[in-house]
Amino acid sequence: MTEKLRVAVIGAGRMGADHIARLHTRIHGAEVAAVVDVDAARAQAAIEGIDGAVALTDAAEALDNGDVNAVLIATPGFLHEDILLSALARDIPILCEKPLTPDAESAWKIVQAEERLGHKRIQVGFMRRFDDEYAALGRIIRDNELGELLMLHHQHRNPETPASFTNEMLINDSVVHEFDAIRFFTGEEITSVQVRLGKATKNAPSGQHDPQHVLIETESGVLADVEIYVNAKFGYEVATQASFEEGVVSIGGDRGPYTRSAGRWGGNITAGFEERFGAAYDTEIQSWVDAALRGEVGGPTAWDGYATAACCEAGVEAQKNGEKVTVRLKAKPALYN
Ligand code: ISE
Repeated sequence: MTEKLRVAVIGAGRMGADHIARLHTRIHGAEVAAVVDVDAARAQAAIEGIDGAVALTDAAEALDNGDVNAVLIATPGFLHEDILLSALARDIPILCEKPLTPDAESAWKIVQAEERLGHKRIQVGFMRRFDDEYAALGRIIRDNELGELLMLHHQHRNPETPASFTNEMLINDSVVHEFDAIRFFTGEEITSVQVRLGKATKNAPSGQHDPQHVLIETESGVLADVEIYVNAKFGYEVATQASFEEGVVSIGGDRGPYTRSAGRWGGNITAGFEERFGAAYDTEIQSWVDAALRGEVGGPTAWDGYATAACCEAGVEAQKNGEKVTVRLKAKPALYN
């Protein structure tokens, strides 16, 4: 492998722009070589001030560019499959924002394509695994520090969603993070998903039922629940409480200075995921770059992308029928053991 990743960033929207800034200013061992966006002006604006980078509107052209030797995919999920297959065919390191693909069938095709390649090239952008508190809770669980983990309670709250954010996206775009987090914490696969729809806020766009309560079970019977509430107004909050045999651990609570002033007390709530998980994204991308330079993958794999896609599929079915829906997974290929 070369000494530096020359990265083509595909998609210069909210997440793509955030990754371009981090690759350009904070990440060692990688540079932005190309930015691709269907909106040529947005691609051009994204490479402003980045010497040697080119702005393009076609992902294939970027992957064929001799100056590019890695790809970061930050387009909406439904566009991932083709880009992933093209990048795998070129055998280059890939960081793919979540979801790997929007459904289990297409995610499985990606797993099979990587298996045929014979080595892992895809890292999926589940950044929470790189958050300090997530990592600390993961260690407490793995070291059995407080006995067996019994239950996980998750709160996932966003200030608001655009009108285009569908009911299914509460699962596919948001709870997909908890599916990965639960698999990460327990080291187990998720076996079933149920979704309960209770009283809804008037602040959700039409067609979206918000909040929702998602109930999840893992192989050994760990129960997890998620309050997914994406038009919560007050700010961005992602927190978890874990119940063990010998104690309870909470992560993701409010942080930062606690101020008393002008007759009020308290602190600030983060506005969005860029602030809440900024440090985790930096660690995630650095881990991808360092591993890629060694010819490895430095985080969640295509298998994790496939397994969470299967959970999402079960979750969307459960949204519709209110039943406990079984998650069906194919056998895990040896490449991911
Ligand atoms: C968004 O796409 C993310 O990945 C955020 O982490 C999540 O909190 C949000 O709900 C999603 O829409």
